[in-house]
Amino acid sequence: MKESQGKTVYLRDYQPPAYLIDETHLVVRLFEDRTLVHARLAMRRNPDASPESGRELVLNGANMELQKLTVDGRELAANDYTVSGETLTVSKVPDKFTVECDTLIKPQENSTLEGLYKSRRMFCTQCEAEGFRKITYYLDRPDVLSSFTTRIEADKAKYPVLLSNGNNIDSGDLEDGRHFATWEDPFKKPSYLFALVAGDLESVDSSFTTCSGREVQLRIFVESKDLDKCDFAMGALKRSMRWDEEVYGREYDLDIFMIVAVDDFNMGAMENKGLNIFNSSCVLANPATSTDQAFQRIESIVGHEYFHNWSGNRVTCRDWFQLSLKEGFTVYRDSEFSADMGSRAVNRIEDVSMLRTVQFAEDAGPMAHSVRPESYMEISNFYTVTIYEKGAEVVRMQANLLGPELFRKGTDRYFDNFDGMAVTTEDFVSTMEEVSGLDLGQFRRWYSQAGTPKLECSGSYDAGAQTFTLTIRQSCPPTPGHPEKDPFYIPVRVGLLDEYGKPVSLHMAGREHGEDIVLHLAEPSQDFVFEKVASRPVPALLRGFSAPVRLSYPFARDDLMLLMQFEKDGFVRWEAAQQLALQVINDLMDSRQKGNKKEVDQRLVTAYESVLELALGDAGIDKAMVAHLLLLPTEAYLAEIAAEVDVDGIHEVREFLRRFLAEQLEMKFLAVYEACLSGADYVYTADESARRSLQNTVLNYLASLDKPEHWQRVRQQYERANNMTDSSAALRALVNNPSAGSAMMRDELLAHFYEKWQHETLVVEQWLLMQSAAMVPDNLPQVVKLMAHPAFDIRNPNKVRSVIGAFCFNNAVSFHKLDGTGYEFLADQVITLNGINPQIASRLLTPLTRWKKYGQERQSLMQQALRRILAAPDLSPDVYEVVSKSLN
Ligand code: B3K
Ligand code: ZN
Repeated sequence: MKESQGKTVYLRDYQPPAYLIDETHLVVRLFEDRTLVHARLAMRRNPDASPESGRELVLNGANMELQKLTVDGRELAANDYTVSGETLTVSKVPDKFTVECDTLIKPQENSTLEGLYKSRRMFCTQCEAEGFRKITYYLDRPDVLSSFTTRIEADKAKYPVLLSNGNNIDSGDLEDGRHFATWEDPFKKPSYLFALVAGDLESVDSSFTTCSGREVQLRIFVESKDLDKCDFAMGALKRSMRWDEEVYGREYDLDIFMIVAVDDFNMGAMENKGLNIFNSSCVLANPATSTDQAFQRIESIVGHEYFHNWSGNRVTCRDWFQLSLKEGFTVYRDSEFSADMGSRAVNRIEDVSMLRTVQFAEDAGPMAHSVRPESYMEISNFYTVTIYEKGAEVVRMQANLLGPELFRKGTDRYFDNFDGMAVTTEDFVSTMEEVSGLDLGQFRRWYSQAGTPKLECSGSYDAGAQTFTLTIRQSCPPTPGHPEKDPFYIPVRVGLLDEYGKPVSLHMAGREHGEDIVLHLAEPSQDFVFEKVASRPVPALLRGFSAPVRLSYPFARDDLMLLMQFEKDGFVRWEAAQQLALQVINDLMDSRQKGNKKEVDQRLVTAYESVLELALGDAGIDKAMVAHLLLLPTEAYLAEIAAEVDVDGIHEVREFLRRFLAEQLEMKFLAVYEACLSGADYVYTADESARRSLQNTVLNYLASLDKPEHWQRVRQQYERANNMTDSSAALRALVNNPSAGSAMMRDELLAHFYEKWQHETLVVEQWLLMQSAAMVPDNLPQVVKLMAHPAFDIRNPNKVRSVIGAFCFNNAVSFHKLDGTGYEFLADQVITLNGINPQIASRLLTPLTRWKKYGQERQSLMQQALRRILAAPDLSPDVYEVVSKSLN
């Protein structure tokens, strides 16, 4: 166990830095076997430092060789400083001084992909959260903001392009075929936003004129083979820049904005000032190689990183406990951007579906933490769906409470007051309070309390008094370290529909409220009385998913059908479809357990039939919404809401129901499929991708039937497709079909697909992923085979996610096989990856940490796998934190 392993950092221990760095001047000399870094730091004592902080200077640094250290030009003798663990301590420094430091690092050996490392033939960096300390000794914390100049020197033939943050102020040739470039970033920034790239890259260039008339150069750098995949991201970048001006009044500040695509990257992308670095899968796309889903993802990630320029870079975080200040806010911003670019309702449904499956599960698991956590061992483990997605929901609730005008006033004031500063989530909330006059006291619990609130609702109609009383009780389950919770302030947007599905105008406490009202739930239990209700209504609850809660209401199935048909709010409508399917799935689970014959409530068939008829009858309907209405709750969601997960039951029942619906409605599915087919050239627009999404949803139903004619349809779609969305959907329909009859066709097309796309890395990743994630029992041997395929590389995170991640996260029946082979497999992979890339290793672990949700047999096998990981030598702090917390 490493010294740093069990160390916990607490929010309550925060101290301002004792010293500040006004200027940072770096010279980075890249060679094949080593990199030499010279850092010159202009430093001074922080006037806000606590008097007890002493005259010592403590810098962070790891994995490097210190070659020389001077203070104000005087080289320090060995006894003037100490290097221990991850710090360098100079025993005494004056109030104002210059530190110069020479270090040697080995990026080519850095497989953690944090700090400076090599991805294929390119040097690149990832500094957030604490990677800068692997480049040089520094005050590597977000509340130390400095101006940077960076001179890069490298071989000119191998690395013709040398990039860093800000503006290029100088460049030229050096001896021995080397050259240099110097970059200056006029905006002060914390070290986590530093970036450097050197490689043989080409660029697609364009420009953008800002609202004040300034011309900004836009450049996307890629390897020459990928030049044909940059146009979409360039368009998305311009749309983001315009949107941030129009919606938030935020203009871009530098004269140049660069994006670089790299193949080896731990996450999606990174918002380094003026020089965003992207995982190539999140920026490169063209219709031949990319699906609609990929286009959508790219647009939202390009937007997300761009929006960070204000929410994150200009106004940054005081410490890493405040991470959601920039991430939650920026996710909220990017989801609104996506909603404005496409279908708002469908975007909301997709976000909610992810939140409810992944974040709710995190909130119920051993790593549960609040949006502003109180402690961590390894900050890399806290880039979570709670910080990001739940954080975004918390910002969304504030935006809704304030309304558009006041929220804009609030964000304007937030950006103006805190520009160039490192602040806290508290600064954000109090700004919202200041501009609105609202009291957000109780609301703040969303930041400090972990766990997903549960709302149990019931309704009672009094025909005599013509009132409908909605009773809502809230509770929140305990989370690690927090057994008791105080009640949350929860905005619940509701409406009522009458028996014909018409909205009822709402009257409460003698006032009329239109057709929609936000109920303010603040107590453990509250009654809301609607007056002048002429007949028993059906409540439409949590419209727009107005708060991140689990809500239950004893809906009758006919009421759910009414909501599916008439409710205007997309989320409520979709949720009604999910609830109806859920009730039917529960019936089937019951029958399965009792050994009874499986009978399907015909009302679900009728409901699906009306949805299909709607798609056939109304040309203007949102087809993506229809596709969502036709999707049964996912296995992951069914597992998340179960008290104890019956892995095999869920899979069997859901597959049974999917096929049953396909059988019952075969002709309708076919009619919709045929109506969706189009010979038109591919364009990525909201309407066209909605059409393809519906087409491929119904194709999936048809392919699940044991009928060669439908498999021929799939083949035809595969062969005729002029885009990746349709060809890969056809292939997936076969891959996910356990029927032996289509196996030959599946194998043939899979081989054809690989043959055709083997030189396109991103397509090969999709090919690997669809096979690993295939929802068929006993898929592990296939996964092991894929790991031996020449396209697999355990050092590349995208490949690891496509093969190992897809299997363990998305293939419950195989991963949870009762013989424990899935768990053993994951433990082996985590142990291997722990030594290569701890961040990736620790992320992969998640499915094992959820052992409490499974039956006794699985529980003990999962714990056994976790204990084996815990006993492995040289466990990284990343893996140690997750394993040890999940075994508690
Ligand atoms: N801020 C980065 C994430 C960094 C993760 C470091 N382990 C990307 C983003 O959220 O935009
Ligand atoms: Zn972000």
